[in-house]
Amino acid sequence: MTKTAIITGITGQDGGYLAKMLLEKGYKVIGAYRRGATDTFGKLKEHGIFNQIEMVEFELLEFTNICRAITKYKPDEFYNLAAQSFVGLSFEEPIYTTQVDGIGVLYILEALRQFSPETRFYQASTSEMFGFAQEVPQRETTPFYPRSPYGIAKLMAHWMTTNYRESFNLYTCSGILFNHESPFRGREFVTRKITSHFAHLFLGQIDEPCELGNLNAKRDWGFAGDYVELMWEMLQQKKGDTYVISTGKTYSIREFIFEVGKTCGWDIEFKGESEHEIGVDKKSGRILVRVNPKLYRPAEVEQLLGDSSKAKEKLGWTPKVKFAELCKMMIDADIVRAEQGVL
Ligand code: NAP
Ligand code: G4F
Repeated sequence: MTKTAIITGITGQDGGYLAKMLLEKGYKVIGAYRRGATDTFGKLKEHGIFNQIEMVEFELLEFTNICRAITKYKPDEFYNLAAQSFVGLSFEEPIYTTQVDGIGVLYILEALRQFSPETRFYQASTSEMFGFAQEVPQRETTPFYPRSPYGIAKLMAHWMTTNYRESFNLYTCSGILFNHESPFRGREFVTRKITSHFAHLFLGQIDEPCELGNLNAKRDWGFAGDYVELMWEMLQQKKGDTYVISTGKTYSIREFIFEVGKTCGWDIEFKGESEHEIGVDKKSGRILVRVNPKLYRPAEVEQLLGDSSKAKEKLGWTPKVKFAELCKMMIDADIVRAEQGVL
């Protein structure tokens, strides 16, 4: 029998990859989106799947609307990918972020409990919950120490997800995913900010260096297309659980810049310190990166590194795309877009 899945955050990076994968598995996919003044379906159209998804209006802050969607479809699986997902913005909009990323998830859980307790639920949790990491590498048992309103709101949602499993016997899963990127990453995030800027620099469409904040931060970066498979796997087990999903390797922002620069034919070296630091192409002397201290965060997560042993053992997880391949995939895609004038 055809299974039905609701995906919230369908217009985001992960929403597109997950929808594509579920459609390939024969699912009926319901895309939960919020109405905007402008078209937000660009990623789904680029994936070539927009016409295969049934869309339903969905706003995380509107409990009645969540109840209607769940009552109407009573889905086999519900993937909650919707969130105010930008850590930097969460310092400027802490209340909104907490309402959407924390309370919004509680609305969904409560609606499932009331109207569709058989539905299997996936919550998009995050390595940001580890924040000021209390252990290296981070695993399911590592104590949490979030460093942003975003991380704190997501931690509330994580515990609610766990609590509804333990209290009401719902099948719920929390996927603690480390950073995952792709050519569909939002341009506000550092990887895509760099690749989109470098594509324009490479083609000579702009001259100004890319302004960035803290270059020391290190992240465990994987490929979004790999990670959505694990979201699905988590919902196919005997019971719900929490899993860390990561590559087990960590790289600094500088290393990301250097790797992306290689595809553009640049050999980038870094000169100067703190707010005076610049990234320069050794051969031409061209300045490609400049630090702007206005982009520093009030509290920073300096390093994330995950241990996915549990997912490996129970879900058979091994990441396919490696760091260098991911960097190349992202810059190549942005150069093509910039050439076509669609970046
Ligand atoms: P994304 O590209 O920023 O997408 C976020 C999605 O949430 C968009 O579809 C957005 O819709 C929707 N949304 C935001 N606020 C909403 C609201 N109030 N009501 C309904 N929908 C709303 O995020 P992503 O990278 O795909 O990540 C997916 C999920 O995984 C997020 O929950 C994120 O916090 C979490 N996560 C991501 C990573 C990562 O590295 N990517 C790692 C760990 C966890 P609009 O298009 O209308 O804005
Ligand atoms: O790319 P970022 O904005 O991602 P961040 O903060 O790690 O959050 C992402 O990953 C989380 C998983 O750990 C998700 F839960 C979350 O939704 C999101 O997808 O920043 C990465 C690092 C930070 O340390 C930041 O300070 O890059 C540093 N950075 C330096 N310059 C910058 C910039 N980040 C951004 N966005 N823009 C800059 O100019």
